[in-house]
Amino acid sequence: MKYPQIPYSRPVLTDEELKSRSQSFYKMMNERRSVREFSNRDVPDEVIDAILLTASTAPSGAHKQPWTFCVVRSAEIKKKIREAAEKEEYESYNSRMPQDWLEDLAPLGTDWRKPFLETAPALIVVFKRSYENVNGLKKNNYYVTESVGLACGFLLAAIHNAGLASLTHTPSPMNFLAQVLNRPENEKPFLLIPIGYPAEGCMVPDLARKPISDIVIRY
Ligand code: IYR
Repeated sequence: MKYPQIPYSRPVLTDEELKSRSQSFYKMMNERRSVREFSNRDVPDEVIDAILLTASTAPSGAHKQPWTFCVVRSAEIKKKIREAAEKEEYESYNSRMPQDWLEDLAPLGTDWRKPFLETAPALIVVFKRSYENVNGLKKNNYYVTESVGLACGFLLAAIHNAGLASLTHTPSPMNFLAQVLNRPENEKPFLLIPIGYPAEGCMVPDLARKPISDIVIRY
C-alpha cells in the first residue's frame, strides 16, 4: 500500500521575513529554562492535549509514531512516582554515579530529592514503543530513540511556547515507571517531564549557551 499523495508547499517569504521569523523564534526558545521548582497552580487539560498533539507532529521512522504519553495528575500516583524516583536517585547520588558525573552536576545543584514530582500539576511520562503487537505478532518500529527524542524536543518547545515550564527528568533506572503506570511489555520509559508554572521566586542557574562558532562548522 502506498499513501495517496497530496500537494504541499510553504509560502515563499522575503529574506527579511525569513530573518525576522527565525530570529524571533530563536529569541523565544532561548528563554526556555529547565525548572526544578514548580508552582502547584493547575493547567487546563486542553493545553496538555495541544502540546501532546504538537509533540506527535514529530517525524518518526516509517511514520510509526512510536510513542505513548502518560499524563499523571493523580496526587496518589504522583506520590508513588516521587517515592520510587527518590529511592533510585538516592542510590545513584550516593553510590552509583561516578565522581566525574557528580562533579559535573555540582554546578547545577541537583540532588536525590525530587519534590517537584508532587508539586507540578502534571507529569508527562514518555514511553518509547520498541515494537507493536499486530494480530499477536511482534512488529518492530524503526529509529525509535531518535523518533521519541524528536517528539520530546517538540514537546518541550510546545510547553515553553504555551507559557509553561518543564524539566527533562531522567531518574535512573526508570523501569519503575512502567510498573507504576501499568504499561505493556512493548513500552519502555524514556523521559519524565513535569509541567507547570515555575514556583514564585523560582531560581535557575545563570548558565550560558555555546556561541555559534562553537557549534557550527561550515563547508
Ligand atoms: N538523574 C539525576 C541526575 C542528573 C543527571 C544529569 I546528566 C542531569 O543533567 C541532571 C540530573 C537527577 O535527575 O537528579
